[in-house]
Amino acid sequence: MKLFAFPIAPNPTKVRLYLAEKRVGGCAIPLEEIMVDLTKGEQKSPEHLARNPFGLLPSLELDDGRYVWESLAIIEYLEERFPEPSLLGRDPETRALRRQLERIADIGVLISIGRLVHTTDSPLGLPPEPAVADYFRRRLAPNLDYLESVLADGRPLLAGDEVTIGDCTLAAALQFGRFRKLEFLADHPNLRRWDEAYRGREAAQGILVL
Ligand SMILES: N[C@@H](CCC(=O)N[C@@H](CS)C(=O)NCC(=O)O)C(=O)O
Repeated sequence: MKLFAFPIAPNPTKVRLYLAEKRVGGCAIPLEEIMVDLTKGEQKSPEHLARNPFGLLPSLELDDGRYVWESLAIIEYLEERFPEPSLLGRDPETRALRRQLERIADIGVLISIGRLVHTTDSPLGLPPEPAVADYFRRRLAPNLDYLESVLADGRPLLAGDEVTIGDCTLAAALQFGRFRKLEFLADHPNLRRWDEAYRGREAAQGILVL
């Protein structure tokens, strides 16, 4: 398999953190990582459009030549093929609750930060859109507040003691904010504690570079 990705870009980073957590947990998923340079527009080349019709990253090339190109679909596919160590949990209720946390980290936080960055100081050169930035700043707030409340019992990771896919998504999102010097955690001490601890994890080394 081949994973097409790019450093710091949050959606590929979320998958790369997932792979690193699996590796540190004892499961080295056999896969080659290939970088597609977003800053040069390589994601819109005919070559990459064949890997993802929307010209986005990440994209996973399967051994049979087909592509899976939504970050969560990639993670869930790999999790089904390589179930141990589980980053989702073993019973249906645990899996549902961990997916729920991941959806909040993705839809509520990663997408909001991504849109905020791209409408204020886009590394892809997109034009500023202050009204859209305001909308996503407002949308981000209750999601961070919710995750702050989840961490209020002192748990080290989003779902408790075990690392789960939501941790990977949240860490990728916050790094993208730091990339543009956006600080979101001033009023969220539990999230700051989580963030510092997550950045110190073995799996984060070399992937969270900011
Ligand atoms: N929903 C998709 C989003 C993919 C996405 O937006 N990827 C960004 C990088 S984080 C991208 O490739 N952007 C390039 C562009 O917009 O041209 C996923 O979860 O994989």
